[in-house]
Amino acid sequence: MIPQNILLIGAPVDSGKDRKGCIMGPDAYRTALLSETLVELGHNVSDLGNLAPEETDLPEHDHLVALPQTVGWTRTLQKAAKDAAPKGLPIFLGGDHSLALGTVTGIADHAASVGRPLFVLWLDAHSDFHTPETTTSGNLHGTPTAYLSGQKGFDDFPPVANPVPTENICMIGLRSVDPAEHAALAETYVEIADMRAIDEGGIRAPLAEFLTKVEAANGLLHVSLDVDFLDPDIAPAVGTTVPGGATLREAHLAMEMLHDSARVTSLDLVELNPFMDERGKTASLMVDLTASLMGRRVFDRPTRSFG
Ligand code: B3U
Ligand code: MN
Ligand code: MN
Repeated sequence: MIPQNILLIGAPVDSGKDRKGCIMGPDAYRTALLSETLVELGHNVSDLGNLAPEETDLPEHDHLVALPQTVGWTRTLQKAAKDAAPKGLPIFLGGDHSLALGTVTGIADHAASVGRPLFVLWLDAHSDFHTPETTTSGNLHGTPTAYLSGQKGFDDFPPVANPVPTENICMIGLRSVDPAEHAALAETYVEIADMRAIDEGGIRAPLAEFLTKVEAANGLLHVSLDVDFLDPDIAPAVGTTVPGGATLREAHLAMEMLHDSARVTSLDLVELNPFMDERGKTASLMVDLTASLMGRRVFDRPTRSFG
């Protein structure tokens, strides 16, 4: 295991949807001993504390929930991600998924500055491919993959200097995609493994294929892990539960493969709502999955296991 400099960045973003509670996410990860767990694995860990959103003078929007605050968070997190990436492996402790509007675009600016392509792995029940024009809920946590890939309709947000090409995006775990997202995704090259694909062929094949592509391009890899990727029986601490998610073993295998690929350069942990948890079990599971991604295992494999 190669020790990494891990930067924990608290992003208590709670503006991406109506239901409150993700504001407590960063402290739940700390309480579940994320930092200590990563130190025990041999990493250097710095906890940079929690960020706060920039002030904006945008007015509230009739349909979009808390638009000014989410734009403020996007500005803050873009800068924080761009600053952190050259110093180590940032882990963004969410916060709801609207934080990825900032984290991924900031990481994309960093990738461009070092001349490497950025790839994004989206582990989620949802595709989050709405634009402010197509979202029916008005919840901006349903929009980051459209924004970071440079889709139109985000005029109130900072312009995306380095959009991630859709062929560099892989979504695994999908089981709730709205009609407008479905139609928009059909026009892209986003790689999708929905739950049916996982039921039929397992999680290993689509992930291995994607990791091979990242490796061939010598890419950086950002992983965005939404709690609702997991089945709600094992991960109940999330606002909108969607039944039929990834099992404990599927999720750990994905994390172990990601570790073996040695490609992951940044990570979001999002949508944890500690208010809905059962004795901390979801927070602890997210810490365990992060540990698998950062090298915890029972036995080492002699060769990379994703090929
Ligand atoms: N696609 C729906 C539901 C949703 C997206 N992300 C989450 N829920 N967590 C929407 O509101 O955009
Ligand atoms: Mn999401
Ligand atoms: Mn989701």
